Amino acid sequence: MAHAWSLKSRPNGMPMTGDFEFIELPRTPLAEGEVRIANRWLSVDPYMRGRMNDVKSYAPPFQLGEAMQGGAVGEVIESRADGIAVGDVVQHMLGWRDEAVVPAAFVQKVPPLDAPPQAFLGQLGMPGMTAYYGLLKIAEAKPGETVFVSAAAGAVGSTVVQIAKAKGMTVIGSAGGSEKCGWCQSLGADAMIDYKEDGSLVKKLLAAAPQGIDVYFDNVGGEHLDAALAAANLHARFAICGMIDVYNSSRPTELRYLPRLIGMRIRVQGFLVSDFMANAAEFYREMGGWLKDGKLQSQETVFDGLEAMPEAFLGLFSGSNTGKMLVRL
Ligand code: NAP
Ligand code: FER
Repeated sequence: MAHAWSLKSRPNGMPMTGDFEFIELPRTPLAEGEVRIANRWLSVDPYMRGRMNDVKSYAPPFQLGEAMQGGAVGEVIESRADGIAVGDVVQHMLGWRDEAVVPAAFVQKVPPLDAPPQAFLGQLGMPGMTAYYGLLKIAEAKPGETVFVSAAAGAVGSTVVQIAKAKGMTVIGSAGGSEKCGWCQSLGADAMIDYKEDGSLVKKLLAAAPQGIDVYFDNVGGEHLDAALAAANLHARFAICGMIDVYNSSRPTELRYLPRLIGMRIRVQGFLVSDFMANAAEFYREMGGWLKDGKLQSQETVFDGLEAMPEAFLGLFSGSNTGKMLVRL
């Protein structure tokens, strides 16, 4: 038997461990073109919260009682597909389980970069690609500009900090707590805001960026977005990547500084990493170069065992991760 997590009930607000159910999956024989993968690393990501709601969105809702899905890296243990052999290390989207049967078309061998396999779920995978294309293609951040990034000590944010520094930008980050802020500074952030400390975020950002900000990379939404509007320079660009502050909330966001969009001619653009999958080669080339030159650091927060999956997921919303949150099997 294989094992998986399914959604038992749709959360209202912050999910609870009781919303998840551990289920058994029968071990079916492989059809032609399929592979069986022993998952070694499972990803938990904030967007999975959206898939727990029964609403039409860019990713379909998880079905109650069925195994959930998500990024995973594992080892092929049985293959009926040309070009994929037993022992290959692959990434795919049937996570939240220990063993997966996947058609070969939905499986990719991990790219030939000198990095551990779980890096392809973090900085060298979906979150890293989000940072790269969001900063450079959506916000069109340029050397010499000032970039503000929220959730700066997370998987996406810590990569934004480092790409921005590698490209010669000034970086202001925000994160919860002095340890996370210290880590971001060690990555090159020029100034950090501990948003959990008392005081107005607007005041803190204006003090950290007296020259104003040219780019805001939004991972948080809410008050962070309002503070970025308050500090935005003429022709600032906002890459709206995520709004984790509101994923579990139904209260409206108050944006007192929204009218600054007009006078400052601010451009605000949301994006999905999937819009850039066809350009992945460019990402791997440039990230591969920085990796070789020792310009990329990363941290992982690792939970052990499939049982820990809901706890790891919930930890994203209380900030219990520094860098990429992962589950190791
Ligand atoms: P992450 O940043 O590694 O983990 C989430 C972090 O968010 C936590 O560690 C926590 O750090 C912070 N956080 C949680 N609740 C918060 C709140 N109420 N206010 C402020 N900070 C809060 O996660 P990630 O995978 O890198 O994702 C970061 C963002 O990017 C998310 O919004 C996600 O949805 C988005 N994203 C978007 C795309 C896309 O295609 N658009 C793709 C990937 C990710 P602190 O301790 O600092 O609070
Ligand atoms: C994707 C598009 C977006 C995807 C993840 C996201 C796993 C994440 C979005 C978010 O966190 O808001 O294709 O694939």
